[in-house]
Amino acid sequence: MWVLDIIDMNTYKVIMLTNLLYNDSPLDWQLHFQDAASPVMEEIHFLHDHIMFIAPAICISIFWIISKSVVGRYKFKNWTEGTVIEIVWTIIPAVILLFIAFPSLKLLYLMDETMEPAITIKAVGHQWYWSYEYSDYDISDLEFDSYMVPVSDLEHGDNRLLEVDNCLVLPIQSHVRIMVTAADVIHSFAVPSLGIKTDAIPGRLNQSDIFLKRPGLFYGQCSEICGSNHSFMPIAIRGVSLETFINWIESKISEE
Ligand SMILES: [Cu+2]
Repeated sequence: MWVLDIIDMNTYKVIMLTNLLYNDSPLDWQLHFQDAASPVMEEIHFLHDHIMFIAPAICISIFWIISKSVVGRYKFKNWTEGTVIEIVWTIIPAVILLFIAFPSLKLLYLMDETMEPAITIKAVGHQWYWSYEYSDYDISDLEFDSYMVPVSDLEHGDNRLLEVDNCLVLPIQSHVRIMVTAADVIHSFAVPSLGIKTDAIPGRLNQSDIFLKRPGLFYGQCSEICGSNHSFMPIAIRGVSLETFINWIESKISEE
């Protein structure tokens, strides 16, 4: 495997271990999110849990009021009409909405923020593969294509329709700015465990911030119906230590 040539054995072991400990790719019958690997995704988890605490409480109390007023409609007359109850059922939902809106807006602005990036990567969507450009280095742009591994070439333990021949390698614990665009039609760069989903639009550069908290192999897919092979252009991001990243960049540059 190509990873073994470039990434030292210890990092490889850490990656294999985190793949067992963390859920960074879809599982059969999965109901919840993949594990967070970035602060933004952690915040998304918090917001989801916060809303999931409020939503069932609303459902249960509304169901209780409706069933009570249907079954004993004479006894519960003041639950269904009257000035007081109308004021109550207007004010309470408004307050609940505020409790949802504030954390939601806070998260929206947090996701929009681009911290001083250590490196900048460009991801370009094509029909039907991704190409990545590392343009921070003196040499002519370091650039490569990333194609899906066809099902017939998968090895035991690989994820179907998610493995790629060249993954995007990023350093952990560093702010990475990712510029997303497309060469032909609209694509979307989405990686669930990093909490990013950025549209790739021809002629436009959209930017997003990635901060990997831990090493691992994170999978994503194009999330905009972009043509017949839309389901066959996965994204794989390998988070490695800064040292390993520098070694990888050096080996890539010497290849050029
Ligand atoms: Cu696409």
